[in-house]
Amino acid sequence: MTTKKYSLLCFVVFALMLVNLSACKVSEEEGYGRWDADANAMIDSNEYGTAWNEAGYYGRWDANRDNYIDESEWNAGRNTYMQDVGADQVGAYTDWDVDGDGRLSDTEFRDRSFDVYDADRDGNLNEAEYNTWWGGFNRTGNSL
Ligand SMILES: [Ca+2]
Ligand SMILES: [Ca+2]
Ligand SMILES: [Ca+2]
Ligand SMILES: [Ca+2]
Repeated sequence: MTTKKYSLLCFVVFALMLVNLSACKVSEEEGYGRWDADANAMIDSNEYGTAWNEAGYYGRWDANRDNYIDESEWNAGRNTYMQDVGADQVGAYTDWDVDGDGRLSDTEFRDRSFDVYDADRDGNLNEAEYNTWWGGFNRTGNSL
C-alpha cells in the first residue's frame, strides 16, 4: 500500500470514528439517560410516564382523537408499535381494558404498556427494554 493510500485509509477510519461518536451522543440524548430522572440506570413507571407524555404516545394510538383507544385503534397501534414484542407479552385487548368498559383510558393504556415493555417484570425498564419501546416508536418516523 502506498503512503498516500494509507493516509487516505487512516482518514476514513478516523472520520468513521467521529461519526460513530456523534451517533452515540445523539442516542444518549434521545434515549435512556434522558428519562432516567433519578439516574439509577433504570426507568421506573413514573419516569416512563414522563417519556410517554412527552412522546404523545397515547395520542398516536388514538386515531380518531376521542381520548379513548377502542379495539380497532388498539389493533392498529399494536401492529405499528409493538412488532418487536411477543403476542403473549402484549396479551389481549381485554387484558388492557381493566375496568371492562370496552375502551382504554390513558391510565389503563399507560400502565399496561409499561408492563408490556417491562419484559422481566421487575417494575423497571432496563436499557434493552427501553430500546424496544423506543425502536417501535421511532420506526414510524416519530421523534421527540
Ligand atoms: Ca430511574
Ligand atoms: Ca379513539
Ligand atoms: Ca377501560
Ligand atoms: Ca424490567
